[in-house]
Amino acid sequence: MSAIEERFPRPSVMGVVNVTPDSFSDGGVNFRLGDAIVSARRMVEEGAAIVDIGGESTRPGADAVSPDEELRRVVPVLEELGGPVPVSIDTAKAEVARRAIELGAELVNDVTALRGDPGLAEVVASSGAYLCLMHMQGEPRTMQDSPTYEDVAAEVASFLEQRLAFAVDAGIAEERICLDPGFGFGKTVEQNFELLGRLGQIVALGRPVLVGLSRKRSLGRILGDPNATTGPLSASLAAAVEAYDRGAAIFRVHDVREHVEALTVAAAVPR
Ligand code: 7PJ
Repeated sequence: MSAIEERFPRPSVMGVVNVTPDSFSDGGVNFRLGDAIVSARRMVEEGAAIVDIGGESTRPGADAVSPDEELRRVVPVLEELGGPVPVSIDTAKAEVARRAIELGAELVNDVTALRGDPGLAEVVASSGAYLCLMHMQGEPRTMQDSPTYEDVAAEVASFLEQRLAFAVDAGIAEERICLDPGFGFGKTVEQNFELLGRLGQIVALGRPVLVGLSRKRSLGRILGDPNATTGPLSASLAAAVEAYDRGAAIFRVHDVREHVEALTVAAAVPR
């Protein structure tokens, strides 16, 4: 098993595959299953290094999902994809991560940074899977109510440093871990942009940095719609390139081809 920076050289793209009812407007389980599989395969053809499969929405205001429901959503997708398509499991639940790893998942994307399920650290430690630790202030249902920081970049960096130490203490090799500032997770528009500008402070922690800026509502809001719940592709690409310039390594995105193209151009510029 190689270090995460070797497996995902900068820039690497992670495609987002949601298997959640609120991400699909109509159709039954089979439609959603088929749709998830087709889009995962297409993302890899378009240059994604990995696809992130998620069965629980963590968007602002979203409710939690039971382990059984989450397994019911993601297991059929993993069973179908496992092998030729490199997959990541977007979960905070030990049971879901264990089953996903059995089915071939190589990375666990935990938006709670090992604060959600006390069993998750052991599942990751014993499996050799890669791990993403993400910053979030509060919890998805209420995190956008009134996020407060004195110094957002310093506080996010300090949090990630502590969670990294916790993960390493739990037996997870540091070389398997990447860090994510968690854009949109308990942060105002201004706080998100401040954090993006000072991403170097997170990169300075010495681990690869994963960013999720794709279609985030802060992008729509900076464009002038105070009630935007999403942001356009053009804005997502600009944000990704800004993050790349500040040292981000892995980009969690919905539009794989366009991000691969934009980041290939950014990476061709000598620095
Ligand atoms: C992120 C995520 C992110 C990581 C979501 C959305 C909301 N996982 N899951 N980082 N965002 N690691 O995609 O708009 O930013 S769900």
